[in-house]
Amino acid sequence: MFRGQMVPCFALPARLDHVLSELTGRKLGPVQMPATFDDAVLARVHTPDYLQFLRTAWDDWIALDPANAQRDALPSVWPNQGLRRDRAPDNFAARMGMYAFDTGSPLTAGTWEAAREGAGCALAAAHAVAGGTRAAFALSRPPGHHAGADFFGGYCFLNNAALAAQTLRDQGLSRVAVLDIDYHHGNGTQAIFYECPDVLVTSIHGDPMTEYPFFLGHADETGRGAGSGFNVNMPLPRGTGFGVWREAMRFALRRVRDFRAQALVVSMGLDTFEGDPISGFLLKSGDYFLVGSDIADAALPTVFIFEGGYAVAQLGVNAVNLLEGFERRAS
Ligand code: Q9C
Ligand code: ZN
Repeated sequence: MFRGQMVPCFALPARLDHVLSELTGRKLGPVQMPATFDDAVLARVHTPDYLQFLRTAWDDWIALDPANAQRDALPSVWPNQGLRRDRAPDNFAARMGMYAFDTGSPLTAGTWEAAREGAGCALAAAHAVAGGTRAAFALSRPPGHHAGADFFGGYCFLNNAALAAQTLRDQGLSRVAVLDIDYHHGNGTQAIFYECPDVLVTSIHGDPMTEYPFFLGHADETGRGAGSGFNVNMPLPRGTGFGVWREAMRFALRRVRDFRAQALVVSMGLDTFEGDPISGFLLKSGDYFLVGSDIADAALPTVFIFEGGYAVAQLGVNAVNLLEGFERRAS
């Protein structure tokens, strides 16, 4: 829903096809499907009531009217300031509004199954890395970094990066860092770990004064309580090119090193590309090799989680350039 009209979604299935074909063509490593997993692990990051909502949302939507099977479900009412959030109404539209923070992330047939399988990719990648693999890439959609413990938005439903970071913690690592390089601030990941001193969250993104998700992502958000000092935001203006962007990423990586992280989770959005239709940074395809090699210089076991990136035709090359830049430097 954009400017009062239903418009085509930017988060297209073809995005993955391009990355997968480039990945297999350039032979970066074995490609495998994730193992099955128990839904209970999702509750390490998400609330049980939110997971229950997502699990049954499509059936609940169709139960309102069988004709809804042909339409996406969108929120229409939100518990904004002055309204109660402590009681989730029974009404479906009201529950949708409780959990959604924008109108750009419709639920459709298969949303839950896709989000769940995507989370499975992130969990599998984190388990591989916890088990001694130098690096793994979770290639899935929908993306995850805008999803919080109990909310969805920004095309995200389950927070794959947070699930990967929490898995690494649960597998025994004491300090895990997240580096979020998607164009948009990873508000969900920040919120999930905001009071947590064991997961350092760093993010380089478009300034929320002008860029989505607008209501989080400023530099003065540094963590709360026990998590004070463990959140790092580096907002940059629309129009920022690779030189300035790279310095910001290197600063974030120095913070990761100072934190003495034992593993790194990269929220790998490719919407920093100059040709991205909804974003405003100016990275070029060749720059992604250097993004990857800078990340490899952190010398940490690394889980890459696929996030945004909407220049569909160039997305495969950009993603695999980053991974190849990492791989060349890491080996
Ligand atoms: N006119 C991720 O990159 N706003 N999500 C789009 C388009 C939503 C992006 C506005 C952007 C969400 C994972
Ligand atoms: Zn994004």
